[in-house]
Amino acid sequence: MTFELPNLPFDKSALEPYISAKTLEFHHGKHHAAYVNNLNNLVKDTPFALMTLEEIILKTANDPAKAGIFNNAAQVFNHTFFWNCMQKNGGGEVPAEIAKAFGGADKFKEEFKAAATSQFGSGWAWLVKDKTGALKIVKTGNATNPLTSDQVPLLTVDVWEHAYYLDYQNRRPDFVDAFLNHLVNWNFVLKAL
Ligand code: MN3
Repeated sequence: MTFELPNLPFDKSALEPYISAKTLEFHHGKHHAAYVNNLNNLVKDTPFALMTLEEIILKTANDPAKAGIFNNAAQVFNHTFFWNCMQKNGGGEVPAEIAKAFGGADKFKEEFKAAATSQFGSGWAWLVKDKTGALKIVKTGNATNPLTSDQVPLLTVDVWEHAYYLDYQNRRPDFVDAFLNHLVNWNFVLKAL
């Protein structure tokens, strides 16, 4: 199996002014593409070449000898998931089921933003469903994602600097606000709920 870079689910300029076409050109066309290419090179002629992305992530997590494969596989998964979490004219009202789990829409946004802005260095903030069905907000460093903690990802935002630096420079909180208020594709999030 060869992994492929999926097309963005929207036009490159569809998320402006919140995420510029320039950012997506680099983020999707260079960063995401590089993770796909690296993964294909690393798994070539190994048993991993026959596995799904999710299988590779679960089998290589926490194995220092397989860190390169894990990092690239997880980043391919994370970025594809992130693109699906956004749409033109997104944001808007937080779905009632989610708002309720956090004591209100504002509390949900506050908690999600706190996770995204307090992630030290590169990483991701997530809304997840755990084994008991409870909704939780978590943050992960670098390529790590909730699959390895037996959690179902529902929503994510990329807080690596490459995700926002061209548009927001060091203002990560402003990027996260724009994501929550103008970009989230709640229909996608609700599919896995
Ligand atoms: Mn990224």
